Amino acid sequence: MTGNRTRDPFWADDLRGIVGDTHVLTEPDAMAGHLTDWTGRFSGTADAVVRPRTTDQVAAVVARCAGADVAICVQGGNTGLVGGSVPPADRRPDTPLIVLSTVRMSDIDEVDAVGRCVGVQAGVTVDAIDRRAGAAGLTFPVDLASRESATAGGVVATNAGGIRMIRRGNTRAQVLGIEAVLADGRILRRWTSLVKDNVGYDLPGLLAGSEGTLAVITRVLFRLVAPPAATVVTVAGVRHVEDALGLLDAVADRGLTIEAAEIMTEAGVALVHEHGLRRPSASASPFHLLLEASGPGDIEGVVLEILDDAPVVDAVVEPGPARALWAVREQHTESIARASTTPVVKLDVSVPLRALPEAMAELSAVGEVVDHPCRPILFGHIGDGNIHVNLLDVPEAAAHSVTARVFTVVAANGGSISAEHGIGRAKVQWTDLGRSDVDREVMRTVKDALDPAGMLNPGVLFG
Ligand code: 2HG
Ligand code: ZN
Repeated sequence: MTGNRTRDPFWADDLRGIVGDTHVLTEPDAMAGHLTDWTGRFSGTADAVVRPRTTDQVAAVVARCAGADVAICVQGGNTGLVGGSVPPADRRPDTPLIVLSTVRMSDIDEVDAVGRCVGVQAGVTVDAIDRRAGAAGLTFPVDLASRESATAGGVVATNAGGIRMIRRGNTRAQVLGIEAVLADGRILRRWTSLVKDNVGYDLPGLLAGSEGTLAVITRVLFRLVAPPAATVVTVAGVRHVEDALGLLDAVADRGLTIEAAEIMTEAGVALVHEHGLRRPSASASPFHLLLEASGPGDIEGVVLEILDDAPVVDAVVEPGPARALWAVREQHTESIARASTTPVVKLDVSVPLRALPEAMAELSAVGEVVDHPCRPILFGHIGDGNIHVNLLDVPEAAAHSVTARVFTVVAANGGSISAEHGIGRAKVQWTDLGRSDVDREVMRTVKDALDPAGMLNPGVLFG
């Protein structure tokens, strides 16, 4: 801790006074893990990594930074995929910057079993929230493959979608209350389990999805729900995306509830298998639909009847949670990262369901129309029209042009360039594809009102 002290900026000692000596990191080795994102595509530099423990400490750190013109990059589990939680590579040399890590903010309140909610600090992981909810017979409606690292603050800041979105809505829909530190160090607190409370603007809703650009989220009051009594998980191999959508309709028509609906391609399933996971079924199919259903009565019997009449190549049906079936889907991200010879170009997009078959065909063909190596693997949350376009082996110099190609296809199909991962640093230059000039001006007005000096997550969401 002491090696670099003489070269430390004058404000670093003040921050040590607030959070404690050992929680202001300035040594390159100690900071390294906070400066690069999970994909390895985004890295930046910082003068210090600061790890507060309480909201009051965050408020004091932010106030001190505001007074010294120090920018702040907010970081939760650092599992984001658009570079939003690491500092910029090209920051202005005259603007010092700290990474504010919520890693020590890991308190969980007692579950309110009657109001069905729980208050947590920003650094608590999704998995920890769900375990605490589970002990009270409830479940956390947000779930995603990175559950053991992704944090409360992170999923709210990015308005994460995840695998339960189709059933429960996105993270914003789970936020009952919020506590956040504004750019000048004041603490904003809306904390009530009331589900009806219409006094003015929905500020918690505004902070959800703001990607750390409006305030530092320190605590969240989350809605919890009763888990389904029983679920059945099916992985069905199909030849066409239309067949997968048809199965979803059939399941809903028979009165079952769709808890999750995911799509994989043969290339993705084969890759995950190469990396050690059992295939869901022996037959190769162009697409594999993973469907989790709940409902009254004999869920499995109904699913089997539907499959009997459906154009499926092969299918496996298991009682939930069917972790081995889910693992095939959830291991995609890691297997793809291991298989690509270059940092993966990851594009999280959505299109209207009616356009999905055509859009998936066009996106799968992206590799054929570019003049450099590019191996697309598509997967994602089919029920939400949300496809994760992962492009492997793309040379760094070609990443921009292939991204533009994908976004052109998405825009032409009436889709969104960011379904659930946010804009971060990765997509800043493309926001005009999804929002009008006036819309972006209003967002800029909000940003300027809450963070006039542009000190919170500079370079994220806005150029
Ligand atoms: C998922 O759905 C995540 O598993 C990650 O959103 C998607 O790796 C990706 O592209
Ligand atoms: Zn996803």
